[in-house]
Amino acid sequence: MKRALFVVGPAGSGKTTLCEAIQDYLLGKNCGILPHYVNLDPASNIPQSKSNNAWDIREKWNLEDVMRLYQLGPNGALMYILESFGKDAEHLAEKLQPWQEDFLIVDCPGQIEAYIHQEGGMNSVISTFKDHGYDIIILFTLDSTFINNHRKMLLGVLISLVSMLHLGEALLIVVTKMDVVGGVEEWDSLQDSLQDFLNTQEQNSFLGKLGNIFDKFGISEIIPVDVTEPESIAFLHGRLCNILGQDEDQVNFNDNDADHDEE
Ligand SMILES: Nc1nc2c(ncn2[C@@H]2O[C@H](COP(=O)(O)OP(=O)(O)OP(=O)(O)O)[C@@H](O)[C@H]2O)c(=O)[nH]1
Ligand SMILES: [Mg+2]
Repeated sequence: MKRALFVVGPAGSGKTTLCEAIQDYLLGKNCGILPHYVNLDPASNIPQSKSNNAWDIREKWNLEDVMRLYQLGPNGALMYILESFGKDAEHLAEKLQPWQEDFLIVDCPGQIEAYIHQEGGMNSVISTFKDHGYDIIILFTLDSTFINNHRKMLLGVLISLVSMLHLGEALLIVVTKMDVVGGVEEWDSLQDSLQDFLNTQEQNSFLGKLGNIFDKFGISEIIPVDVTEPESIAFLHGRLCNILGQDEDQVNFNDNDADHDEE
């Protein structure tokens, strides 16, 4: 069974840290098949040689070279690389070939343009994965420090909804860095406070109408995560398993043969 977890979200929202935490958690479970890390961020500063890396966009594109060659700034060069990569479905298919049985954890860039309007970039990459039979889950990360600033949090949730529209795939919002705001135990009160804020807005005001949208989309579906707490990663993992419609043991890859049977 082919599965890929895409971790997307604004710059600095904790995507790479979350990818590493999920990978470490699964590796710690000593499963039969390893969860593999895929780096799609050309500007990443993590070592390319990191163990359990499946592949890295920097193998083919160097950000500085693209900047120099096309006289682009770092953001323009990054968008150029993503677009080239997304459109090169054949290259991507070749990259996916060795990982037919594996769980890929895909760390994505922090340029929000890639998720809200760029055509032929992330949306093409995700389509190619789906064309190759992958079950996809997208996590959209929002920094916990947004929560205390209600307007910022609402903006973050709105961007996540626009990303969902653009990427053509449902996504799960994960609030990262919960350790900074006192741990996941604080989530209920932070969420109540956000809801109180929305409830006190005039129904016909912009924020009042936004509140109705959030009611429809169910802000209770947002998952708070504290990477410093293994139970928190275990909880997130459980949710991913539910979404994939599998019990945790299957997604833990303990039953290698079962996966082969299903292929
Ligand atoms: N306290 C705390 N800091 C975190 C956590 N996750 C990330 N950080 C810090 O936040 C900063 C950004 O984290 P990254 O994981 O690199 O975020 P990112 O979304 O991958 O960033 P870009 O790839 O640049 O978009 C780093 O300084 C991390 O150490 C967390 O769960 N708790
Ligand atoms: Mg990163």
